[in-house]
Amino acid sequence: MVKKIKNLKEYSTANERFEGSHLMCPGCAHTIIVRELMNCTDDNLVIGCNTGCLEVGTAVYPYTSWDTSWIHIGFENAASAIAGSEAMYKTLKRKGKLKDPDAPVKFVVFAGDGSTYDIGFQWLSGAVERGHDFTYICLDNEVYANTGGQRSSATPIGASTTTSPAGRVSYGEKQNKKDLIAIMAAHGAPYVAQVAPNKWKDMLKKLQKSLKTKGPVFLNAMSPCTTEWKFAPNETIDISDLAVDSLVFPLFEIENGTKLTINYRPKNVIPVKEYLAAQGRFKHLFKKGNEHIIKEWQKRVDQYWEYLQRREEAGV
Ligand SMILES: Cc1ncc(C[n+]2csc(CCOP(=O)(O)OP(=O)(O)O)c2C)c(N)n1
Ligand code: SF4
Ligand SMILES: [Mg+2]
Repeated sequence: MVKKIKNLKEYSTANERFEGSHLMCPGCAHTIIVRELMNCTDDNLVIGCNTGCLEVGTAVYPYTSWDTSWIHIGFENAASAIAGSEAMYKTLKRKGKLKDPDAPVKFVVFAGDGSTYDIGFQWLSGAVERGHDFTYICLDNEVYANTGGQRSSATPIGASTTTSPAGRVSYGEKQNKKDLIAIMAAHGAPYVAQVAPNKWKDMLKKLQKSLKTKGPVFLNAMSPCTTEWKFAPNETIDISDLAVDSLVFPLFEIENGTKLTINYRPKNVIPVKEYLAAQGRFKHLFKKGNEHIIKEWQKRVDQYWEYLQRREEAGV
């Protein structure tokens, strides 16, 4: 059952099923997003987690932060592990082998962008296409953080990473970020959406809606990474504000592959360069000769916002 939550205070003092004393960096947004999911429901949860910062930092044997059923699985196949668990649960239920067959159980994956956009993509695609009943949450910090900050296909153009370093001959990452949310919507999944940790009410609504939805759900959660994006640990929410208010990370949802709704329209849209200037990974873009990348960023963000509005208006 979803919990009725009135305000942030009540929310932040809710019973914890995700314990502190883990080894995540101070200011890491992964933990904000995980806590929000685990505090938004009283249902039993089966959580699949593949290798990445979240798994490595919260489950150091013999300790764990997870007061739920929790599966650690290889980097590439979190989606298959949760799909298999859900299929097994349905079979046990059908055969009358569950002690409490009426207890609600939800199946959830937390996985990084490296595993979701790149290495585990075909398994995610298959699980969604087969229609398993689960919620997949991509913790999108736009980099392979746990192994030292290599670029992934979620890394945006111009970011300096260890495998796309900026320097005398390069402005950093050359590719534009993959539009994974559109790809997941194109699977016809009943619900896909973008969430960000600064917009906690929007995120709460979407998490609760996801858990209520029958069938596969994909959420792309912006997860600012203090270490790889290079900002101070107390600036996580400020950086998220800059991302959603500059429309670099627009908040929207798509139902049944078609119906697109924009969930947040900033009153004052701020220039993309303010978002870029707040992070060390983009600092070289402000050097002479790299101005065109900032211009290109702004153009792409404007075009994508127009595209979202057109889709919303057209209802497809
Ligand atoms: C098949 C496989 N390839 C590579 C690795 C090494 N590896 C472990 S964690 C990781 C990076 C994870 O990046 P991401 O999924 O974005 O999660 P983050 O740590 O950024 O949250 C890599 C490359 C692995 N464990 N298994
Ligand atoms: S490196 Fe980034 S994603 Fe990993 S724990 Fe630290 S802040 Fe979180
Ligand atoms: Mg990552």
